[in-house]
Formats: sequence, C-alpha cells, structure tokens
Amino acid sequence: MIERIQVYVLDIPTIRPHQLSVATMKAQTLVLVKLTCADGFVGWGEATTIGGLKYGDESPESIAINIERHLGPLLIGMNPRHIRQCMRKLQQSARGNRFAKCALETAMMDAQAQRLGVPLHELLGGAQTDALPVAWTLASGDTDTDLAEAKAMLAAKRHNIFKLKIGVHEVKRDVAHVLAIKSALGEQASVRVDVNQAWDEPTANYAISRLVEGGIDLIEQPLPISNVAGMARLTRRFSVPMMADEALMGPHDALRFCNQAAAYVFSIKIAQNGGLSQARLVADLADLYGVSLYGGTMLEGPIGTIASAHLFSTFDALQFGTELFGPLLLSDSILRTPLRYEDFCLHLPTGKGLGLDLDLEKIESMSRKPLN
Ligand code: MUC
Ligand code: MG
Repeated sequence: MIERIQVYVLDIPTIRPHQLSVATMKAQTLVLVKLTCADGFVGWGEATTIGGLKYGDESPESIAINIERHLGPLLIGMNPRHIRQCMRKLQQSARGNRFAKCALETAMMDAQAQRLGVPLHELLGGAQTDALPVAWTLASGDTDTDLAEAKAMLAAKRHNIFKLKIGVHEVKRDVAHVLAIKSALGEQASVRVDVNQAWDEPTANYAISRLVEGGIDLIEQPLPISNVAGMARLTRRFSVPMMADEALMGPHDALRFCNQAAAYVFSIKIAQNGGLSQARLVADLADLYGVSLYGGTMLEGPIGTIASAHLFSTFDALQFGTELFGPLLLSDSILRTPLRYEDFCLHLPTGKGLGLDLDLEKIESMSRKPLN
C-alpha cells in the first residue's frame, strides 16, 4: 500500500548563468518526490522545469502544491505494484500536470524495481547499453567563453557534442556566433543549435541555410510549438535534421508530428511527455515512423536525469545521443556518490531501482520550508 508522499523543493545555483531564448537561469529549482510504501520500500521521482513558468505550463510551486493537495492523495492506499492502474487513476482524475505525474510514476517505478531487486531499466524492457553519449550546452551568452568551455570539455573527454542556445539576439549575430564556434572546433565536435521557438519561418529559412553551409548537425525547435506545418516545410526543405522538443507533450503530439512528417528527430523528455511510460510510447511511435531519437533533459538533478537514462538505455537506437548533463550544471549535489561522466558518456548506475546514493539529510535540509 502507498502510505505517504512527500515533496521537496530545492533551489540550487547553477555553475554559471545559462542563457536560453526564454530565460537566463542563475539557479535551478528541483522538485523531488518521496513515496513511502507500507512494505518499507521508498521510491524517488523528480518534476523539475525551467525558468518558472517561462518554459512550460507547470511551475515548481504548482507542481509541488498539486502533488501535495490533489495527485498524491489519490494514490494513498493504492497498491504500489500496480503502477499502470495508479497512473490510470491520475490520468482520469487530473488533466495535464505532466511533470507532476512523471515524478509520481518515477517514484513508483523506483520502489517497484527495488522490491523486485532489479535496476529500473528492467521494468522498461532492459538496458541495451550502459553508456549514453552526453552533449553539453554552451549558453554563457558569450562566444569566447563558450569556445573556451567547449575546448575544456573536449580536453577532459567529457563532451564532444555541443548544443548552442540561440534566439535571444538578432539572427545575424546568432548565426555568426554559431559559425565561429563550429569553425574553431572543426570535425572534433558535433555542433547543434536549440532556438527554443524564437524564430518565425522566414528567419528560420535565412538562418538554417547559413547553418547548413557551416556544418551544423541539428536544428532544435526553431519555430513556435503551434507551427507544425512550418516544421514540416523546414524538414522537407533542408538536409540538416529538424528536431521537435517543446512541441512534444505526449503521444498525441508525437503522432501529429509523425503524420505530418514534421521532424526528423524527436527529443524525448520524460517529464514533458507525462512520465516514463508515455515517453516510451512517444519513442515507439518515432521508431514506427522512422523518426530518429535524442534523449532530452529539463535540466533535472540526478533523480530525473538517471530516470531518463534508464529509459533511454532501453531504446534500440539513440541516433543523436543525449543531453543528460543537468547535474553538471548545478553547483551543489544531493548525492553521496557522484554520477559517472567519463569518455563522453554518462554511465548507467547498476544498483536496484534508480541506483542512486542520495544524501537524504541534505535533501531535507536544503528543501524550502514552506514549499512555496
Ligand atoms: C531545451 O530546450 O532543450 C536542455 C538543455 C538545455 O541547455 O536546456 C534544456 C531545454
Ligand atoms: Mg530544447
């Protein structure tokens, strides 16, 4: 029986400002869920978003209060082994709230995997790899700083895939910034851009023509999420792949993108899609329609990052790697044993459930009191 659900909200400064077209982050707010079962098993989940309400339609505060007041109580007394039934109850009783639902499903899966004595990925079909390639996002807002950061990452063998956040500045300045970094790094790195919906279609046509010539490998969410037809036109027009990110909020969006051939790649995010099972469904749809996969992040801490890693490790192919670097952007850690980032990859933990060594006292002491 599910006995207790607790929420923790932690504000952790980032190691440097992280500039997206929608927000400049100087801190990240982790929303964590602890689910305690009557048989003694405890599971953890995470529902972290970006920039308050600037990125998505759930804020850390709304997630926390909705879990505490509405979603959590629905699960109290239910059988924690029957995760599908529990998720069905949440779907039937509450609209939206994809991030909150993701945290609860992750916590149930963590507890159930521990109960069965297996790593979480075994509930999702089993890992097909134990090392996931990890991109790093260059988003300091300054070309020289970004380049120095990329060179340091290459030298440390931590990342050789770089995603550049653009869309804040005038398009010519953004294009010059990206091309300067690509030409300095050359073939030793894959350089991609994430526009976070900042362009209209004419701007996208202008910029992407130049980015293709400069050897950029991937264009992420260049247009607003509502412009699916525009994404389809860009996908047809350019040889460089278009990737859908924010536009994918579950299987229905994924199906629309598949039917309209509106992206060549899907960024799979567990929270944005409403949990591990829904994200799995999106990935399966992508496979059916010949869409390639990328493992996305909401810049979560270790819990959301490793939950995502368990799912991504089960994919048949992850053609564009992942960007599971969230914990590395944080200036403090909630783990007693750090995650293993080595040889350009994140290495999957081998323990039961999520397989994390959480510092429970630190989580308790760092959490906001009260939560809002
Ligand atoms: C996004 O839109 O992809 C992921 C990496 C990063 O730097 O920002 C996030 C959000
Ligand atoms: Mg993105």
